[in-house]
Amino acid sequence: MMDLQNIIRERVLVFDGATGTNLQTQNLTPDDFGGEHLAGCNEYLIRSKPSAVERVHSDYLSAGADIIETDTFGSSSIVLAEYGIESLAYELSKEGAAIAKRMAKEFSTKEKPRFVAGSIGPTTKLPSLGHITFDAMHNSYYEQMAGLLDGGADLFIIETCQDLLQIKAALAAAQDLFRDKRVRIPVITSVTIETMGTMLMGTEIGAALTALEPYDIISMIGMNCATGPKEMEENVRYLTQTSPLPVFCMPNAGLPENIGGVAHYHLTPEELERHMKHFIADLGVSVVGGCCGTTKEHIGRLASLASTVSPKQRTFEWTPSAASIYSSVPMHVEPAPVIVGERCNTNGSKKFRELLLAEEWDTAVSMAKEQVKEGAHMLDLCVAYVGRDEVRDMHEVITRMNTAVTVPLVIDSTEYQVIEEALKHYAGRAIVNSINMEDGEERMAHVLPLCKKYGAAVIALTIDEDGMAKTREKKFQIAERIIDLSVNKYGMREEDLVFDTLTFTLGSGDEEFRKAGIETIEAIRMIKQAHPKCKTILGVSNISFGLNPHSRHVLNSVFLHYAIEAGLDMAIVHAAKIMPLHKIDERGRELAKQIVFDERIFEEVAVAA
Ligand code: THG
Repeated sequence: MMDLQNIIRERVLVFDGATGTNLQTQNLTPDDFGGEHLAGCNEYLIRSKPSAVERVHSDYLSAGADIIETDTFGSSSIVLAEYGIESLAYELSKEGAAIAKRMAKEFSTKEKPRFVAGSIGPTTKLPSLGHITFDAMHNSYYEQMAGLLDGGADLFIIETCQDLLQIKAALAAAQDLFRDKRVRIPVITSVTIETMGTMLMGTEIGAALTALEPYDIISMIGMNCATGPKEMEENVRYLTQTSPLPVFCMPNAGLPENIGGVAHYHLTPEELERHMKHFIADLGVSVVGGCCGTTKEHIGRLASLASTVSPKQRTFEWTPSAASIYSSVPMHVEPAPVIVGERCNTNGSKKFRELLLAEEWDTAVSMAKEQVKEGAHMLDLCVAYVGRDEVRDMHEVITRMNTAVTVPLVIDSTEYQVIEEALKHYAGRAIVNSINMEDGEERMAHVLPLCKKYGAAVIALTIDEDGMAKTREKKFQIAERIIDLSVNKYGMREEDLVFDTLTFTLGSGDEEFRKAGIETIEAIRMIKQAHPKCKTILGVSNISFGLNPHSRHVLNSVFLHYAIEAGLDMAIVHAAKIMPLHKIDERGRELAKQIVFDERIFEEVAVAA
């Protein structure tokens, strides 16, 4: 195959138009579909009336489409099960791709090669609502994609997506398929933004981009269906200004109008052309096509447009972020820090621990919501409790928090099985807490492939075989070792890594740990200087274990202040209890500063406080 990725860089490519709209004009009878029980199953036409499918393809190829979509939008077992023909998923997918490939070959010339995109629809189930498990969805997609690949698809388009978790299941299937077959074809991922401005599950375009951008199998990202181009404009603009990946757009022929229960689409080919010209020339969209209601006339217009206009050279501003299913939150904010609420932690909150033990899941979720109200930008979540099944507890909590919590989650567990359970049920982009080098590479070898697979970021603690590093040099040296392995061996990027330079408590007054605060702060400075793309985080409350509550708040706040000055990006704190320095009385501030910097004027303060 000619390198599609290179062609995309050179010129605008045009997808075909609506499959259903075209089939409707062919006035097919139930017999054409293979009987009443299959009427409306467009995918079965691949077998019952392939000439109808060929006709769709030849219409769009004649109109000038560079890429045609297979008639396999619903050829997964999940969808075919509604017609009782789920066992045909692989075969129909393969035959669908083969028909399209034959037609594409017929129309291909050296100057104008034609390509086949294996169409992969959203199915009829939403995993974020618990309609189906991640694994069942993954397996169904895997089978559909295997058929498409074996039938000759040149690329995949995971399209009309409603739920980020559905997309993640499809991407995991594609990753596994490419690994098993030792091939790799381009993958377009295209979400559907409803008229109200989000995906069906409530996902903003920014959250979708944050969750999908880390997947290196995605070649292009975009939008299709639900509305016409006019309604898409703001979100398309967002993608073209933000996305590191090329941008795709395939609108309907306008907003559908419901006439007697049938959708009618009114946007003319000229109007579609005008909008898409703007998207290409002014915004930088590089692949276009038509969704519901578009015809060969629409595609003819786009094809002639593509030969006269080239995409605007985009510049984009990408901010490494985490995301909930709803919205995206940067991993650095001004003023710093990103506040990570600490209370949904069985080790860090008696209340949360008791709710977990009583299995009061909804009240546990309400503690998450409370922290968001208090100003947390993200939430740390830890459900570990000796003697309980942590995987099951994580399942109970994460499936609820996935849709109930608006801010991104930080998955805090030492067990990789628990981490995977969380990532499989989390639609947004999580941060995994954490990896370290206590047992050398072992923990990284388990956790980093999961972060890669699900697109998560990860917190790395400066601990190695000798234990928790105490000096700035040792903390820095461990960080460098982790960066080297994470990037060069496990395919992570520096911006996916968040370093925690850890501190022992200063509250014990223990001689050995007097320098702990300074060393932690200076290690942050060293890491940020050498690796500005990496982020840094601290569990701030650790510093003050052993002190009385008031002293803890003061010491935590002062320590946080100086850590931020050194370049700290994120802080795990009790959001409601962090005070700005000016709110702390002069004496408390001075005392705390002397403890943090080991200035030793108040020899006994730590203990006395
Ligand atoms: N680094 C990273 N992750 C972390 C930590 C870290 N996760 C856990 C912990 N440290 C950060 N979280 C907390 C949570 C609560 C407290 C301290 C750290 C805490 N809780 C009070 C107590 O125990 O006295 C409140 C108890 C209650 O409400 O019952 O101090 O360093 N990456």
